Amino acid sequence: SMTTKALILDEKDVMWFPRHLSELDLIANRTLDAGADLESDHPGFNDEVYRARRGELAKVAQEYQWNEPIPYIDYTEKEVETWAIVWDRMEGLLDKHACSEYKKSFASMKEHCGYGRDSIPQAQDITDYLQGRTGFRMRPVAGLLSSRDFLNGLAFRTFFSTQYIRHDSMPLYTPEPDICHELLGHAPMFADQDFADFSQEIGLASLGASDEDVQKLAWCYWHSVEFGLCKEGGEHKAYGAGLLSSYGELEYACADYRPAGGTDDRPEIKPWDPAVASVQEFPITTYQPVYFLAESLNDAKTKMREFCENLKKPFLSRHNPNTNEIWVDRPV
Ligand code: HBI
Ligand code: FE
Repeated sequence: SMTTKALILDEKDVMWFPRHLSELDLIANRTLDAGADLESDHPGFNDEVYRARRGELAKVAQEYQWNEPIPYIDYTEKEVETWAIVWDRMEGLLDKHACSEYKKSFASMKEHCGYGRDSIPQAQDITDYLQGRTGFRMRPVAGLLSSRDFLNGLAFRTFFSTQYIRHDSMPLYTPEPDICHELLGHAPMFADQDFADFSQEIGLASLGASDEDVQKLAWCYWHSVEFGLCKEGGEHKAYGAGLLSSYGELEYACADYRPAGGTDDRPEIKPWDPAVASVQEFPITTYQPVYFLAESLNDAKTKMREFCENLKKPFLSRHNPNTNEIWVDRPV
């Protein structure tokens, strides 16, 4: 019958996806670039020492296996200096514009997992911290992954995280995720239960999803996990990592900021709605023209879950945190 045929077709259409945490080893090395091949306009392009260091850290990520402790990186004085410059610029601003969940975790991480201006926190210490709170973990990655591979990790409450730092010639700029973005922007948010669940929701929906739906999920991710705002009192606070790790854009998105020259160039704020966010285009090299504002992190999660439940998928998936396996409701 038609129904049977549709089911069989659906079954064949489901592409491979990781079913156990160990299988993230298979996708971690499918980086879009080699992780250390810099573009000619990268600030570190002409710096041989920097390029060699990037190669070294890419190797650490490539050799990492899921059941090992994450190797400690012995950061150089220069690297720690860059970290301190970013830290000093961000700390006061985060106090003003970060959401309360972020500030709570950030304060706690200073006490419990090595957060501070004078040394770069280590991914394993952050994982130990997050495991005791929300069960999230960091996992080293050499560079950018495809949206599908990157989001699949979130289904396992796993965040693919780079370990290199931006080039010291431009401490407030990076053309790609780096340790400042991962640790100042993302990591503290994963200590919040609602945010952790929210992120995993996107991850579970991405498992075996169509390319079209993966793009929708990636765009939702962009407008929330990277650039999301939430209400707090009468104010707009940041929970997105792209804002929490960017000195200029955090002010631009949250403060009553007016650019010099008197033009009234303010971003548009739309209410958080995954159906809208999933098709909202965005620039990747300039400040965002549109931000999405959630009522709260819990509201962000509830609406995301609703959206994911309505995506057309031929099976349901859940993550079992005790076995680190994905359970599906029928054979795929
Ligand atoms: N890969 N390593 C890595 N880090 C990211 O933050 C990242 C990625 N791939 C895609 C991506 N982010 C997002 O832009 C969405 O496509 C999910
Ligand atoms: Fe990011």
